[in-house]
Formats: sequence, C-alpha cells, structure tokens
Amino acid sequence: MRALTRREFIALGATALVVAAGGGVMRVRLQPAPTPNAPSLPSPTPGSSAFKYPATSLPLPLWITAPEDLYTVQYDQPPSVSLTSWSLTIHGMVRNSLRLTFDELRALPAESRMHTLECIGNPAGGSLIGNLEWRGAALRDLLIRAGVEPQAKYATLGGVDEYFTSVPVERVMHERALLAYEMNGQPLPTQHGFPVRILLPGVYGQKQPKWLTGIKLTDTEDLGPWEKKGWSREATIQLNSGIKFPTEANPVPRGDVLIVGVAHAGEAGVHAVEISTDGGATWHDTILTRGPSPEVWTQWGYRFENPAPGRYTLLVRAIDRQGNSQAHLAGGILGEVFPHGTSAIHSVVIQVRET
Ligand SMILES: Nc1nc2c(c(=O)[nH]1)N[C@H]1C(S)=C(S)[C@@H](COP(=O)(O)O)O[C@H]1N2
Ligand SMILES: [Mo]
Repeated sequence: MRALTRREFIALGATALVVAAGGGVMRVRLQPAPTPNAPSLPSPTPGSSAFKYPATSLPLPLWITAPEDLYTVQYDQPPSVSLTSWSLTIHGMVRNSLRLTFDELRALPAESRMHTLECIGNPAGGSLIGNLEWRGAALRDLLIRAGVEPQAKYATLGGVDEYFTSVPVERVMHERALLAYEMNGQPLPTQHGFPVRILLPGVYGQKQPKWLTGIKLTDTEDLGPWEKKGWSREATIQLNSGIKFPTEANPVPRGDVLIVGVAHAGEAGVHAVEISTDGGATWHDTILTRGPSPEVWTQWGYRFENPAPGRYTLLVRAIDRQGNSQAHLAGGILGEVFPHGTSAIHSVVIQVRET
C-alpha cells in the first residue's frame, strides 16, 4: 500500500490509521473526513438512483445504464444542434486542419466501446456515474491524419454551448478516445451531447465535452470555466466505489442478503473490492465482474449469509492494480468532492427485518 499524502493523513485524523514502519497497515479505524467549502457544480440531475438490476445471484452481469437513467451535468442549457450546420474542426498545431461534417464523421470506420462516465462532483456512492455502450469514430486516427505538431502539448476541447476544457495531448491520442454519436445503439439525446461528444478514458466528465465542435492543439493549457473555479486541472478518476443494494430506505427480509455495487478506478483498474458488514471491524472479499477495459467500472457482489434481524453498517473499499486502497470515510453531504473528486469510502446502514 502506498504512503498517505499529507492531505489524506489530515483527512484520516490522528486515530484513524497507523501505518507500520515496515509498510503494512496495522489497524484501520475509520473516521469521517471534514467537508471543505466547495463551489458546487451547476445543478446536476442525478440518474435514477434505483439501479434496475435485481441481484439474484453472483457473479453479477456487467451493468449497462439506460440513457434515461444517466445523470446529466451542464454548464448552461443543453443547446439544440442541427445536423446540417454542425461540423467538427481539428486545428491549431497540426499540419493539416480538418473540418468534418456529420456525414463525413459517420462515413469513417465506426468503433463500439463500453465507457464509464462519472462526474468529478459525484459523492461516495452517488449516482453521478453511468456505464454505456458507445459508438463513434476513433479520435486517434483523425489526429494522425491531421498530423499533430511535436510542440503541441494540450488539446482544447470545445462545445456549442461555449463550454471548453483542456487535456494533455496523450489523452486525445489514447487508443480508446472516441468521437461518439451513439449511446446504447441510439443517437445521442440532446442533453447528452447530440450530435457528437468526446469520450476520454481515465478522466472525469468535466474533460469530455458534449456537443463537441472543436479540437485545438496548442502548447498552452487553456483553463475552462470549471477549472477557473478551482476544480481539478487533471480531473483524473479517483479510486471510488459504491453500494447500490440494499439501500437504507428499503429494509431487507431475513435470509441471505446480496450486497452489490460498482467500483471505478479509471486507468489504474480495479484489483479487488472489499466489504465490511460491521462498520469497518472486519473485511471480506467480493466477487467481481470486470469490464472489457480497465477504465470501465467493475461490478462487485457479496453474499451476506443469513444475518440476524437488526441494523448493519456496510462499508465498501476498492483496491486498484497498484495496491492503492480507499482509506477514509466520506464526511458531510458533499463528501469532499472538491476539487479533485473523492476517494472516500461509501457507507450505508441497512436493516434486516424479523421476517
Ligand atoms: N459542452 C459541454 N460538455 C460537457 C459539460 C458541459 O457543461 N458542456 N459538462 C461536463 C460534465 S462536468 C460532465 S460530468 C459530463 C456529463 O455528461 P452527461 O450529462 O451526458 O452525463 O459532461 C461534460 N461535458
Ligand atoms: Mo461533471
């Protein structure tokens, strides 16, 4: 396990975690983390928090979010874009600027990808996350065609709504970076970026403009509206996980209880997910269902065998493939998402009924 940063150490509190000099974690006592004053993102609309997948057996299938259940976040009103006027320009530090109409983009070889979208403002276990099947054109091929100049270090990505953000060139050159025009086999709905949005592995939604019209290669980083408000400039996905079933609101009948959820580690990839049913005193391995690439979310499930009636505090923690583990409890309602997103542990209290 890696050493804690100073910020994480403060978040943990003095009694929370004692790291042995030789490396291993001796004892974990989880404490809520303080919530700093965070500028909130513009009114996100959460997707349906009720995941519509009854868990009857393990391993779980990999969940695909329905478009109507995907959360939405935007800076301004969703613009309605006409296909005839839309075009995408790739310009700046390239040998040949490109301008593509929608028909030209659709005529390129199409690729399908599963891609998990998560907002940097998603609190631990929150619903600002979804996983869908997307279809579109490989961005890398177009950038190679345009001929990116060696001095280009960033790509500024802009949408019709005047939203923009900047990412290092390697992000847009990623082999799975996609110019997507379909989600789950349907054209993108207006609020999710019709006609075209960019999908980039490993970063939060903030770095993936909808209604995309421009990709400018530059040697300087352009801070977009949310970066200017202090949100992360890198917006790399933090290791996170959530319990989706059972929920606090719905007591469960006696018998085995299937506890299920998602874990997301971005490009680091999920190695394991552990669950506690006793408030963090003991931890158990869960059964995983992985996506087709590391940055897709992982489904996890655990059979809690015939617990006695009563209340149980469930905690979930993910471990990524470098051995980093989630280590502190979410604090406050916002769950300390500002400014980098959160890696805080999700906790729910469930009730097992007498009958
Ligand atoms: N053009 C544009 N793209 C955008 C945004 C925006 O405000 N304008 N918001 C971003 C943020 S913060 C997130 S989390 C995702 C949300 O995508 P969704 O609404 O399709 O779920 O879109 C991103 N792309
Ligand atoms: Mo976001």
